Amino acid sequence: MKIGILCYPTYGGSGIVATELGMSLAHKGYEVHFISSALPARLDIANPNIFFHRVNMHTYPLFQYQPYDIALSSMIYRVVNLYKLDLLHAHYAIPYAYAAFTAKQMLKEEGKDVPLVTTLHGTDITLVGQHPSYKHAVEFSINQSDAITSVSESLKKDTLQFFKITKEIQVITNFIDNSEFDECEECNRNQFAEEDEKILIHVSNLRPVKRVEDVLQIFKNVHAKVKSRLIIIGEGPDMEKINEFLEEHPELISKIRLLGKVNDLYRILQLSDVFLLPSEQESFGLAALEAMAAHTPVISSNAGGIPEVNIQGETGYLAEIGNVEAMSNYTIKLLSDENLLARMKRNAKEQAIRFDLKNVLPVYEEMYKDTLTHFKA
Ligand code: GMT
Repeated sequence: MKIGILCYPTYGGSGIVATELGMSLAHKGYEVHFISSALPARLDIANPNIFFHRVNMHTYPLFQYQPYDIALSSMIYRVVNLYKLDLLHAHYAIPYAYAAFTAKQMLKEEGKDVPLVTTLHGTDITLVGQHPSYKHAVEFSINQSDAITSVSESLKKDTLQFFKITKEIQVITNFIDNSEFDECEECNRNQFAEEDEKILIHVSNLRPVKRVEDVLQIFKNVHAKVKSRLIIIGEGPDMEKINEFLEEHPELISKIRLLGKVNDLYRILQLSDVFLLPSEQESFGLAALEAMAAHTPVISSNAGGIPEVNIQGETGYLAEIGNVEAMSNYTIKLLSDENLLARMKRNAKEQAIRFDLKNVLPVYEEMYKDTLTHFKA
């Protein structure tokens, strides 16, 4: 089967899921064509089954804004025609599902068609997708898809609540390849903390929904009780909030490490003791699952789909969004009890194994086959 994957190339969760899915399919013999504005961050193009098509943007003095969606639909149309793709898979409704629908219409004019699968990831539904500038187009392109998947039950519920959806939505959760987390020989905690210090970690694209100010406040509270350090991985608009916090708390500067975007994320997760995810919204929480795969328990909010991944009292603890006090107390409790920490580290890994790629990839494959069968019927 030849599949076209349309996704964001950046460090966001949808791009990561799309890339990992495409690479796993290519590994199994599918021909996978990535169509994006840049090479997706984690894409390894060494596999001969993987193709990458950059969306060509042509600038013109008349354009106040570059029409990316038009260039994207043109590229989808061209790739389907050139490589005879069997199926398109759009990750994130805006603009991918919309542009794919336009490409399909162009193909139909020539008596051709190709089924479109749209995977809803999160803020395409819960935040930006609801803005009046986008809402009708999002609803339209979801309903025009031949199959729709959502990454959690919570996101499915939100989609049905916020939009008039006329088709079935199948939940196919985020997944993790646990084989990439085998014994880490290069994991050297001393690089980041003293022997008697615990390591707290937060990984995100530092947008307001991630509530990085809560991460900092939790660390401040925890550090007052437990010898510890905080690692923050990622870049984004709320970086300034971190700088402001450090200016107000110079005594914590040496305890907080800002690593920006890193390539060896898994290695750093593996030497951490607790992952903080106090998000305002989180359709699933792929970052939490990655932490769990590295044996790291999670202290989180109970936003969106997080409770489907982080289980209260088993893989970590959850509190209401913004309840920094509760999240701090849970972290202190966990880090002060070696037996509890060891148990939760084991539980976190067991939970990650439930979401292993081996279990989720066949569900995607089955969904592709069903979509093709219904499409041809
Ligand atoms: O909305 C975002 O934060 C970006 C988005 C993405 O598409 O890059 O992330 C979402 O998709 C991930 C992968 O499916 C989920 O694990 C994240 O929970 C989700 N983020 C939010 O809902 C905030």
